[in-house]
Amino acid sequence: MTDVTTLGEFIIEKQRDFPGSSGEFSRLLSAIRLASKIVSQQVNKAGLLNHILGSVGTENIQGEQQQKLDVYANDQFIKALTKRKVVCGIASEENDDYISINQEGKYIIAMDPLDGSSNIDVNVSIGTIFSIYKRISPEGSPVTMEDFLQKGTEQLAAGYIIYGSSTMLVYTTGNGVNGFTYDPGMGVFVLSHPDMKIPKDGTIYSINEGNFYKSSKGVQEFIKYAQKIDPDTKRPYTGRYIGSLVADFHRNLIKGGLYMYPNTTSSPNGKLRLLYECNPLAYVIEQAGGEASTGRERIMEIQPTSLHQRVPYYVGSTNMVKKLEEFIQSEE
Ligand code: P6P
Repeated sequence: MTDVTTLGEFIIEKQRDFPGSSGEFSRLLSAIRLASKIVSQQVNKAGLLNHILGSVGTENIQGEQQQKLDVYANDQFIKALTKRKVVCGIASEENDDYISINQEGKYIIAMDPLDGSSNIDVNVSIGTIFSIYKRISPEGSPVTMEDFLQKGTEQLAAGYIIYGSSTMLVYTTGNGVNGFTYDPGMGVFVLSHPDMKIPKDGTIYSINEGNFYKSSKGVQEFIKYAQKIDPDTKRPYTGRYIGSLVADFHRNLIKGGLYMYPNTTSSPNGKLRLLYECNPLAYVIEQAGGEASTGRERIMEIQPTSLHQRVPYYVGSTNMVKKLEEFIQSEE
């Protein structure tokens, strides 16, 4: 194991990508690394630690029951990021408003500390999603809403941690995507998936087909297209939907595929949140050679208007995203 590259070494090696950051950015990534290890430990014991399982009886702004592990993960990431004194503010799915941290901090974070948490009690993979921006407001002043409402194109870094059969941290700083697998024995993340690329074509589509009749004609037509028998285009595609965004996204990143969460009659803007789910994964997928779209526009070009705004979300293999856009735009 002496020939491996640890995440710590990788962060230091890549520090030169951030001239003038004098190590703050590396310290920020190290905070995420530390919190990931702590959360991973608890997630892997979730089935045993009844004091963690179940909900705390409160609801987050989404009106979703907050699972204890949600709250625990949120606390751990906030603590680790606060301690490093490099972050001026945090927007989290679990908090109605943004959290002001250290006025001297240069960076802001948008995060979903534990996405897919409804799967905790049934032992399905879940994940953390994070996005890092440089603040707009002057250092030394209080963080402002404007710092958080930046387009996805302004992200400095983004990534996710998947707590699955193994725990992996996958992230980009704009120079490709690298995946690190946690070795609990050594207590380190090691580089296991260097320079990850998503195939331009895929044969997996991920959508909750229970929403079929609540979705637009264009989405319905794409699903029917995916199910048609046509060996020349490797159809029918395979339907794979775990109900945990990070798990579906990660599988499609590796194998090729398309994740879809459309706007529906019951969720007219879709379900997924732009700031801390759609934009960070859009950055990762674009850096891996894929695309992320609302069906009509590039996700990372959207000008955010609120912390928890939702958008229709289609992300994955370029040619699958483009085919879906054809169906959606032809319904106009
Ligand atoms: P549905 C989990 O709540 C989540 O945000 C994503 O992780 C997941 O892909 C999606 O919602 C599942 O939503 O409506 O299909 O249960």
